[in-house]
Amino acid sequence: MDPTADIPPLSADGAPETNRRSACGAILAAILATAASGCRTAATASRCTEPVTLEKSTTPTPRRRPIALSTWDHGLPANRAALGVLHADGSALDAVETGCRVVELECPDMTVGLGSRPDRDGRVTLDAAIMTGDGRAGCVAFVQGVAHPVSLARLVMERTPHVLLVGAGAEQFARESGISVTAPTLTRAAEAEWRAWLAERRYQPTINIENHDTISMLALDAAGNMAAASTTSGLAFKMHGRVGDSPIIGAGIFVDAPIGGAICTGLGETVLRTLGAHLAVEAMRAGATPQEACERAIDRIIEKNGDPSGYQVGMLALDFEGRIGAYAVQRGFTFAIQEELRDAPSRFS
Ligand code: SD4
Repeated sequence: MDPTADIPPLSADGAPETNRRSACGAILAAILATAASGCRTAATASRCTEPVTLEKSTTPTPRRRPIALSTWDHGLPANRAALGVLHADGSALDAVETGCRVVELECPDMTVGLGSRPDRDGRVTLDAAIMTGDGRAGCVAFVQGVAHPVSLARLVMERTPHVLLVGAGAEQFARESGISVTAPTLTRAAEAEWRAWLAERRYQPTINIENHDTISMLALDAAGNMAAASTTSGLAFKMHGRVGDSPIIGAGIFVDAPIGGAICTGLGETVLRTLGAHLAVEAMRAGATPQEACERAIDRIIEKNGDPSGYQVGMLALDFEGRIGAYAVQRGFTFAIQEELRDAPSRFS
């Protein structure tokens, strides 16, 4: 099947058949996950004491089919949670935050959240961003001890006049917002890998082509609003202080209504040099389909970064008509559309 072929079939009311069976469970799971993990860790004080409410759009546009699109295999649980929000008439913004929080809490690949592999100094430092189609954006980079950087990024967007907070300043803002900032620690598995890496100390900032799993998400809600988010620990054993593309607007994520949105995963330096997500959205503005936009952006990334044999970049795009695009430098980039996992086409096999 064409990896970018139409999204899975709809039932009469517009909910995908696969989602109908699990919608109630997914809604409940998403709400419970948000409520439970929020109270334990990253939600604001008011969110902990108030019932979880899902932001609703007031725009009187016709209802349309909600869409969730995410990177890698863990895009599936992220999409399930996001679709739970969207099918309960929640906003795209709530959906991408909720989906990313699922992976921040549990990421077996150790590439998202506090359980991630550390930098070369043994510190887990996290990056995240969130953006809406009307141009609002919030990002955090190089933060430590924050369980849900995506929610902190959303607070930067909603409660500050800024777009990006980094390091100690972002952690201070978290504490001031009622989000707990825990002492640096490593999971047993992450520490074992770090110690094994220390034995060689080979600093080679390339990314394993098959196994690097930032979660980046795009969602379109029933009211026609689009949002994007990304959250990651970046490269394993990176230099202390290194920040990738994920928390940079225009690089890791970009959304612009009424054109569409794009999200990236892969070796951040290559995407930073080209502002990959922005490239794809601007290609759509010039008339490209989301698929053509992803292909053009990936080609440009390859053109600007030289020999592509040592890195991977995966890109996803979504327009306001609900069309999707997916493309990668190398084979092996999986993505989730609704509750279906697909393989993206790639420039090289
Ligand atoms: C980074 N782009 O920090 C991220 C890593 C990534 O899948 O996407 N991994 O460079």
